[in-house]
Amino acid sequence: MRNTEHRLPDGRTDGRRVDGESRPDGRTDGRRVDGESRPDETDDDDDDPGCPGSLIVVSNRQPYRHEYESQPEGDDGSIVVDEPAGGLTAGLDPVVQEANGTWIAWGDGEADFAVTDANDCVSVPPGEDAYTLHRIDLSEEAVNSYYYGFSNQVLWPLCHEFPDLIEERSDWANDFEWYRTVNERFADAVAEHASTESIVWIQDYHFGLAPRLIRERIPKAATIAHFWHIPWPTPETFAKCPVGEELLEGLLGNDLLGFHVDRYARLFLECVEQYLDGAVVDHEEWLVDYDEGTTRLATAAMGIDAETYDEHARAVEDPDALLEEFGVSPEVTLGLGVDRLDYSKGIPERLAALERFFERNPDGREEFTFLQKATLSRTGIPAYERLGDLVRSEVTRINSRFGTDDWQPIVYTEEYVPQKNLCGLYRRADVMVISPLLDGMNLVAQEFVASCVGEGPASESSPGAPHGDGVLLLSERTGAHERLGADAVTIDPTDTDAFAAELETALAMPASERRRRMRSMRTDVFEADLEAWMDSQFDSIRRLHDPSESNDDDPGARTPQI
Ligand code: ADQ
Repeated sequence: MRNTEHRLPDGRTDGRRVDGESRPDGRTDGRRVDGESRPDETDDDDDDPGCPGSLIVVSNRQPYRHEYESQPEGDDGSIVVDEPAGGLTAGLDPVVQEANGTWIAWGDGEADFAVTDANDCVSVPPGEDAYTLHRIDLSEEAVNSYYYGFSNQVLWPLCHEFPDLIEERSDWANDFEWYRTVNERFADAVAEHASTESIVWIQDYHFGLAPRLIRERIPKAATIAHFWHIPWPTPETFAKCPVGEELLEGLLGNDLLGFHVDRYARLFLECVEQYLDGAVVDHEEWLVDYDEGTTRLATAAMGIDAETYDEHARAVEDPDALLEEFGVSPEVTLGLGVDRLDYSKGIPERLAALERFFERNPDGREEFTFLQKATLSRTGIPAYERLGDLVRSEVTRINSRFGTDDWQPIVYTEEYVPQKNLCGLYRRADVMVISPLLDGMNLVAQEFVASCVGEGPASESSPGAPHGDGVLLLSERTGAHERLGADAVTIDPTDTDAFAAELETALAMPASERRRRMRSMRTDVFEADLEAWMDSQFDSIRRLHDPSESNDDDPGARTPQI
């Protein structure tokens, strides 16, 4: 264990949150445990993905957040640090550490700017000072318009094919002005750190204008890459984007633009061709020439830190005991749903299929219970409030229709579930139901597979063995379906009858078949994990940054799989 006591600029010492239990946003939960390293941390750097020299990461969410620790009255309150505990942020953090790079993100912690220097920068991780975190200070108005407004009420519904929801946001023009302003502020911050050697790696849809703004501000030799984590819409839907041309121009400031799956990259090219005068699209090579620059498109399905999920799931001594916490009998066959409460995740469609299933199976109904864990998200946005009301009232209605004194068909919770317990639930589930109407990738599907462990310790000769035999019901409209669809049970979330029938298929599947499918999915999830995803991205970025590293003999090198 390393000692990680962190001395703040004012001489106070902070406590690091190191218990490894994530909040729904993927952060640790803030217990104060000074001087211990993260449980999932090792000193072995050899496993870290190779990273380019001068790396600047740009993302909306920051890897570390400083907060005032709540104290008894009269105490001035010391500062604690939230550390990343899961997902992309936790995966990227060691890479940026190794690169001694820079990370630029919105400083959303209460004490964030109490610890930064005059340039809004702080060295992280606390006590190790491996890289610079440059925080962008956003006013409440900026957050409301850039983040809750344009990002989440224009771009999110646009890219998930809910164009009607854009029309609800009548003030989108003001939102867009803020979106531009915030993108400019991030671009200015990048310019402060960039050199000819720099590789700028932008994350997600909050920064659609930033690539061009950055390009205008940094040396030509620097490379700009961007990963768009959500789907790209069809040209018909994209036509509803009030600022489509500016968005495309912005994104074509990138040297490399990544999507999870080919379909989104192709749709992007079609939109450029239809809506951007002067752009030359090469559909074979996945290249766009525009305004004296060339943007290369590439796809890479994001993976997860599969080993950690496997370990967490194995560490759960009694998965049945977890069910009791939710008032679910350990005897039942368990269906499970785990989602952010988002209209793209197809939760009402799932409830409709469950209702149909209970209608069709009056005998033995009580042997099956569906546990739905929903994490509140983007509350305050009308479409999310409406969805929450709908989901809660549908659960109540279905339960009052079929429930008995001893049994509820659907157990619904919005309570926080620690990540390790989530792994225990994944492990216990007989059927995992993932039914988005559209989803860029969907990491929950992979988390379920990685957590589906059997009895006994993991085997070194076959990573991930012994494994369990849960069945994955997976919407054909997720990026994850392109990876796992062959071994999952495929559903169309809008076809209620067929969806209910597939649930019956899953529950009736022989054990040998379930195990065969799970083995195959686990091979994919362990091989194409988060580290492999980052490795391949940096490979592609490096090839663009330094063409001498490109392998002309490799036909795949024409369209690098980032
Ligand atoms: P999301 O829409 O957030 O991500 P998803 O990929 O499923 O969707 O990731 C959600 C994450 O939140 C998962 O890691 C999940 O475990 C976690 N989570 C949910 N409830 C939780 C809880 N109660 N406790 C702890 N963790 C919880 C966006 C895109 C996706 C894309 C990802 C990554 O919408 O399509 O897969 O980015 O690119």
